[in-house]
Formats: sequence, C-alpha cells, structure tokens
Amino acid sequence: MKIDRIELREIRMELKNSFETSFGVTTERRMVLVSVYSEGLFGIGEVACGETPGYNHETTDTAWSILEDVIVPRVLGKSFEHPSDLEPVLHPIRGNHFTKAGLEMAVWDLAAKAANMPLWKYLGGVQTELPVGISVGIKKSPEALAEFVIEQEALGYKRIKLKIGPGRDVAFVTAARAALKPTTKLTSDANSAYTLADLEVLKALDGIGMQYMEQPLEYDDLVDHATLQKQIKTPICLDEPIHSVGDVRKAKELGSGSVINLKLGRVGGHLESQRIAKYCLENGIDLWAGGMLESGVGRAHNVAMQTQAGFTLASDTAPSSRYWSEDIIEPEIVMVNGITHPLEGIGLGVNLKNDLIHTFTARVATFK
Ligand code: OSB
Ligand code: MG
Repeated sequence: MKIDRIELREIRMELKNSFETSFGVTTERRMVLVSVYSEGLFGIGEVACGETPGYNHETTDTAWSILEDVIVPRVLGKSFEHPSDLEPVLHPIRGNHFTKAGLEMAVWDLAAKAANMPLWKYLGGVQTELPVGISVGIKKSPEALAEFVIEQEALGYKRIKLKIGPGRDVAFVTAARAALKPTTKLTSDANSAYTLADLEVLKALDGIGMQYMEQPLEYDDLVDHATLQKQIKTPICLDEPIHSVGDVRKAKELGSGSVINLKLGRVGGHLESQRIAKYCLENGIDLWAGGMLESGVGRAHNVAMQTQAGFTLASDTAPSSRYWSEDIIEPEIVMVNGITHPLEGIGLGVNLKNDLIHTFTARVATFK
C-alpha cells in the first residue's frame, strides 16, 4: 500500500449533554479525522484527545500541528506491507500517542479493506457479544445523580462509572450505590484528582462496594497507586499513566492496580493495543476499552479493538445516541440489553455521512 494522499479534517460536534469531569466541562468536541488514500481505497481514523491539555498533554491543535509538520511528511508517498510497518516511522516521534494513533487507525482500516475483511477480524478479534458500560459525568447533587443512574440502569448498561472529584465523591457514590440494584456494577473515575494525602476519602470510597476505582491519583503515577492499593481492597484501574504494554508490565510488577482501561489513542493505536490485550490475557489482568467521547469513527475503532481476547470487562463503547443527536457514521453504534456487536462491513464497517461531516468541518488540509 503506497500512501498517495492524506486528508486532515477538524470537525466540531456538540454533545447532546455537557459532560463534567474533575478536569473540566465539555460541551463541544473538536476532533481531527485522518483519511489515508491508496490505490483507489481509503481508510479513516480519529484523533480523540481533548480540546485542552486537561486529560493528557495533547490537544486538537497540537494534534493538527504534529500531523501536518511531522507525521504527514514522514508517511506520505511511503509504502507499507502491513500497518505494523508504521511503527519504525512513528515510534521515533516521542509522545503524542493520540495524534499518531489517528493516522495508525486509518492505515489499519485501509489494510483491512485491501484484505477484504472486517477490521475486527483483521485485528484478530474473537468476541462478538461486547458488554457496554456508561461513563456518567459529575452531576449537581447526589439526588440528581441517583435519578440519572436509575435511568441508565434501565437502559441495560452492564456497568455504571461515575466521574468524581474532591467534594463530589463519597456522598455521590453512596447515593448512586443505594439507588441501583445490588447486582449492578458501579465504578468511579477521578481522572487523577486525589493524592495520598486524601487517604481518608479514598478509604471511605473503598467501603461503598465498587467493582474498581479508576485513576484516583496523579496522571503520571504508578508508585503511589501501588501504595494505595495495599491499603484498599477495591481493585485500582489505571487509565492516564498507561501508554504501552511496558507500562502495563511495570504496573503489574509494582502492584499499582489489577484493571486496565485501554484507550486506543493513549497507547498509539491498534498495534500496541494488540500487545496489551495479549499481555493482560496471559497475566490475568482485567481489561476494557475506554472512550474519549469520540465520534462514530473513533468509537467504531474502539468496538473493533474490544473484540480481541483479553477484554474481560464492560467497555466505554456506549451507543452513538448517548452523545450525539446524529452521528457521522451509518450504521450508528447501537446497544441492545447492554451489548454491542462488531461491525461486519469491510474495513471499519461504516459509511460516512459526508454531508453532515461537511457541516461540522472547521478546517481541512490535503497532502499529495
Ligand atoms: O477518563 O475515561 C476517561 C472522557 C473524556 C476524557 C477521559 C475520560 C472520558 C470518559 C468518557 O470517561 C468515555 C466515553 O463515554 O467515551
Ligand atoms: Mg478514565
């Protein structure tokens, strides 16, 4: 596959409902769609990092700049036998994993199309009944949260994750736990809002009865999480500090947690995700696919990834209708009784709603 054209397109999509985390409120998403063209075929990926450096260092604007100035010049006109051949080109570019993943995902879609296979099968996926969880933003009060989670439970989600932060934690999680059926799995995600000085609060959360606690401590930490894990029984799930299979190994050796949230972008794409799924399977580490409020393009990639052996828990691959009045793909991502299925079309398995994409476009650049 010789990459003979690359298109970058920034789209802006308004969320149906604003989403609050410990690092801020999101009302509109800005993502970069990356399309690669080769011999009459094309593939598409999405850079799903935030608009601000609140989750990690990358932003929509840094992604655009790194793609335009660094990545596109290294990839355009080159030939690749397999998507894994991109690694020697992308690995020397430090960090910027979400940005590199946008391009890498596009090449996987392209390669799956060239092989005339659905992407999920091309990736080696084996699971077809994929459990879905919902990530619930911080609400105004414990009562408002309790009301909201009851509605979500009724929709069939297999796990309900609550965003939390200092002052909006124990009372909120307690209210949700009391409102839900005892069998409904509940988790929290602090997005790095606490330190070991908050041990009292973390121990109170530990007593509520959650499936796991996602990323309570610093975004780049593995050591303090290991200290915390020794003092609480709720398993710790790591999100922000996991950038590679090497980080998963270090977390295991240190005892920093026993659950991994795998975000395709955060680890640089499908190749590293395959390595992580294999490692978790072989080492008994629970794994699930995280989300970044992606458009249907990124979400479809997450669903394909989640079909691999090793994904053991419900993923943040909620249906399109959770986020958007209308998604940019058809078919949209759907969920029935808390289950979604891999897309069976060739490649990513979606058609793009190009008229809608045009109305969402903020800028576009083509490189030949
Ligand atoms: O930490 O998992 C996270 C959204 C934006 C940034 C970080 C996170 C999230 C979510 C939402 O939890 C997941 C989704 O529904 O896409
Ligand atoms: Mg998280």
